[in-house]
Amino acid sequence: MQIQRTQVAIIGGGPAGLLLGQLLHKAGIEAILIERQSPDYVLSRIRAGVLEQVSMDLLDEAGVGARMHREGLVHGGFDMLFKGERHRIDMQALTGGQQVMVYGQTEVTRDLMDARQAAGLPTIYDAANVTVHDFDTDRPRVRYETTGPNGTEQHEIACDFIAGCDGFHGVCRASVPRSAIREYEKVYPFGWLGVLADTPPVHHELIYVNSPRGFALCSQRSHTRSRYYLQVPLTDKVENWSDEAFWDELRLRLDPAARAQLVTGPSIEKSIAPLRSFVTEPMRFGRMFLAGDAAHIVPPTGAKGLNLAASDVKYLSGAFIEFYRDKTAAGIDAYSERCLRRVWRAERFSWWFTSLMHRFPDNGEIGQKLQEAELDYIVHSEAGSRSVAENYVGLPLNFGE
Ligand code: RFL
Ligand code: PHB
Repeated sequence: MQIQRTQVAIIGGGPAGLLLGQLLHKAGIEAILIERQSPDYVLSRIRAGVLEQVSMDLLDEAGVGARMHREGLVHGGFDMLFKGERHRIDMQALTGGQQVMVYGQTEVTRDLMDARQAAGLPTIYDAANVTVHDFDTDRPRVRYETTGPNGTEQHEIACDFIAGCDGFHGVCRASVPRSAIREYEKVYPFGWLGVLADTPPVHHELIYVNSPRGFALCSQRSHTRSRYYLQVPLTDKVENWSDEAFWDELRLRLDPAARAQLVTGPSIEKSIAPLRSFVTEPMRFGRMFLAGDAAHIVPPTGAKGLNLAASDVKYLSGAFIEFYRDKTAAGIDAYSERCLRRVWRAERFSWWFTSLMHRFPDNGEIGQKLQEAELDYIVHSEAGSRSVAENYVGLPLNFGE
């Protein structure tokens, strides 16, 4: 058994773990990051595309924002399409100038991985059987296995804190005794079929579509790469969706102008993701803290998942910095409550936006009519539009305080 010692053991090398590592490094706090997959695997996951201002600021603070500012696309609004017509939500005008950044999660992850490597920070990829121990004491430990020339090697890390950034299927949340944790969950009766294609986007901003055939989303990664999603039944299999069938169905959900603009091409990625609302309370268990998807999941309709992971990490890095520099546990003690307040607001928005835009099998035609009436209200009422806009760009970190 090889034993190492560090201040913070970070489990998970997705955006939450990597960003936390970078912010701690900037503050002179030692951390070892343990990821169960390979770097290539981590980079192959196509996920989020939209960053709020809070997330952009944090990437700047971590010193990894340069490429995002060069290559990301700044958007000041998006379209809502229903009853065959498109209406623009002018986020910028409605929120006093706020905008979002369209920059893929893959790129955020790549920038963070490059910075971590350049700084020579300790990172273990392909770690097997990661387990967390004694987080209810002052001396937590993490164990994992690697495969070396002589077979399986056992490792242990002794640390002050464990940061559980290991996503929805991670080991950290699963290691908490059931009596110490409360979980709230809603699973939606459909999924999103996503396609990435090297074709110019159909529109310069995003289009969120409510159609009687189901939800669709036209997003993008650059001026030459598009990302589209279709609401599909959970029983659908991705292998049964040819590229042609995808483009045909997308066309049927668009308005005539968008249909005419749509450029199709071979998909470079295609997958089906289930939709879920999920929150864990609390987010701290002694000396182990959960951050990002490890603690909560939102349906992707409001583009909030990655942004929530970033704001958790902002609070957590601040709490660790206060602990080591100012010798106070105040930030650590407040962590769970501060995060959860923001988490529940984003959960509410994502659930509401999902409910407004998708076809629900049990709601029938009246469900469609009621959604159209609500959309009609939102796009024609300044109060309605502003409510959507201010949630979409992201509420300020100190909202309501
Ligand atoms: P991740 O990215 O899942 O990373 C967790 C990492 O932990 C590793 N891991 C372990 N490592 C060690 N030991 C173990 N036992 C481990 N178990 C797991 C995993 O391999 C992984 O590398 O979580 P993180 O860092 O919290 O980041 C969260 C985001 O990835 C997620 O919230 C977003 O992708 C959600 N999301 C979106 N968020 C947005 O803000 N804007 C969007 O536009 C947006 N669109 C989306 C999305 C998610 C989607 N899918 C597929 C779920 C669109 C989609 C389709
Ligand atoms: C994406 O581009 O992947 C994306 C954009 C907006 C969303 C969800 C996903 O609401």
